[in-house]
Amino acid sequence: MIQFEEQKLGEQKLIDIFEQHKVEFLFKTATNQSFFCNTDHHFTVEFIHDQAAIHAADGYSRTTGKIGVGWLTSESGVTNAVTSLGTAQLDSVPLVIFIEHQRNSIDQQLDVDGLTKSMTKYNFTANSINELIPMTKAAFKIAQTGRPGIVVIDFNRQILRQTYEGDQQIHIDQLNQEFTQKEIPRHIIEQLPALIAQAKQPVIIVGGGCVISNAHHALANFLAKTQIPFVSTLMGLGAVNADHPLHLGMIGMHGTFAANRAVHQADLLICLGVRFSDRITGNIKGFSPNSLKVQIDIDPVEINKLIDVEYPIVGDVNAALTQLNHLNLKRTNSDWLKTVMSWHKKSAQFHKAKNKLIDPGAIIRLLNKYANNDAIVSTDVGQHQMWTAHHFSFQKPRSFLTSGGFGTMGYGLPAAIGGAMAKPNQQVICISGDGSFQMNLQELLTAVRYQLNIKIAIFKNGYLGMVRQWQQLFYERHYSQVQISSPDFVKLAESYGVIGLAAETIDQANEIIKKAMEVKGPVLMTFTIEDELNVFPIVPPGGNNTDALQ
Ligand SMILES: Cc1ncc(C[n+]2csc(CCOP(=O)(O)OP(=O)(O)O)c2C)c(N)n1
Ligand SMILES: [Mg+2]
Repeated sequence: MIQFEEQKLGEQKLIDIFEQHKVEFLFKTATNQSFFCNTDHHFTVEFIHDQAAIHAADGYSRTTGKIGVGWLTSESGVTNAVTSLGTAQLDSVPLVIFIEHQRNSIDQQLDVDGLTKSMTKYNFTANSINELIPMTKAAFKIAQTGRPGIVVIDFNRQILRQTYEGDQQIHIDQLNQEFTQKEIPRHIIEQLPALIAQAKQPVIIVGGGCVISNAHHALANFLAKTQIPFVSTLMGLGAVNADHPLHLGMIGMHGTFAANRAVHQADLLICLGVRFSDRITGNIKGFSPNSLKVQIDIDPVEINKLIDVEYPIVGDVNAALTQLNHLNLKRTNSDWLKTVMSWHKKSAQFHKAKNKLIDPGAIIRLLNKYANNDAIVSTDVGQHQMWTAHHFSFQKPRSFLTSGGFGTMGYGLPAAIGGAMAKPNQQVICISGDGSFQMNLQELLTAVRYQLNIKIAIFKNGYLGMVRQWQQLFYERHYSQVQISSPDFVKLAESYGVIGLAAETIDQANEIIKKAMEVKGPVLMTFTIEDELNVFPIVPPGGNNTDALQ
């Protein structure tokens, strides 16, 4: 040990840097034979599958706002994790990923740059420990400055055995000017109070950028001053308490009637950290056609990308709102507020669950209740994800872990594990579908190994439900490969050492959720729900948001 310190062996030097950056966990798989056997450290956490390890780093980062650090070795370890890189990058999650090659010869090595570059913010290749160390320092800065994203550092494991002699000069591309914080354009901010005062029908869109920039206080303050109604994107949920009196609910393909109608009729649209994905806008030409638009986003690439805006502000949402709050913000018109508030805020249901089967919304509300309205919630992708977005009452930012941009099935359990590692005393709930859960269920073992406080709720509809819903509504009910079989999840849980519970009625649901929340540690619950229940509203693909089927 002392010998390493004196010699500053590469691996020890790297650990020093991790400690300086207060890295709590290094997310990796147990199968990776990385160098750490030689060092005295306490922060590696081990998963079964590389994809899950990096999803967990992502879940940790979304929960805390800190950088998630992942470690991948061997060629197949990297290819296994590519989906997780894409998932995190598309949702602007800051991760630093170390990729350690085992092979010596270049022609045997995977082309990591070629494979990952379209899914990262920056790629480094280190040829010596004297490069790896300054690259690591730079990576921590790049991942979190400006729009957060992924930095990959690629190197051969041999360099960890080299002696570190001091930082070598490294080159960083200057095209990445976004790495530096931008000055907020004051002249535009100063025009906004008059715009806000004159607007008759203003609406705010709260996007994921509000969560990422920790804008919740500034945003609450801005809402209190202006009394402008607001809508949330999937990624923006939790930035403001979902029960806030000005909240009209989620906007977009599965948005509420109130949210979509208000945005459609708005004459001023204030867009905060929103990238206007097609799930938000519907048909772009029909999106909020009569509004003047203000867009605040840290990434200049997002401004005027899909939607033309009259007032572009490149900058951090929190910093911009804080500046704006210092100005004189007044509004008097309250007719608009009364009107939008009279519209439905909840997602409508075409039909309630038949017979005695449980309504999915009711399960989510029970989970919320027994977690005392204070949980970190992860989801997979599908109908259960949208029901969660509508029915869980998110109170705080960073309490909703879901794959927005990539829509990655298999994200839920590992992300919940990352969240539970970050907040061991917090209730963490993973809401999953019978299809999605099967994509990373091996990590039940990880939840047991670290005795994490995760309650898993699997919605059993026997279908890849969201795909079935599309086939029903938009392909004349021609069902193709959407019916699925599942293992007996309760027995499966028990075989991993996890408590397994099942409910088929609302009374049983009440009972098992109560019981599960009383246990500290992992519990898996299944809920049998009606097989052909749909998520409503839904905007038909290519339609305007006002064409939603209710
Ligand atoms: C890895 C991956 N493959 C395919 C899809 C497309 N997809 C979106 S939702 C969905 C069905 C999910 O089924 P399930 O997990 O049972 O959720 P449900 O919709 O039934 O609630 C599929 C296949 C995806 N999002 N991710
Ligand atoms: Mg399903």
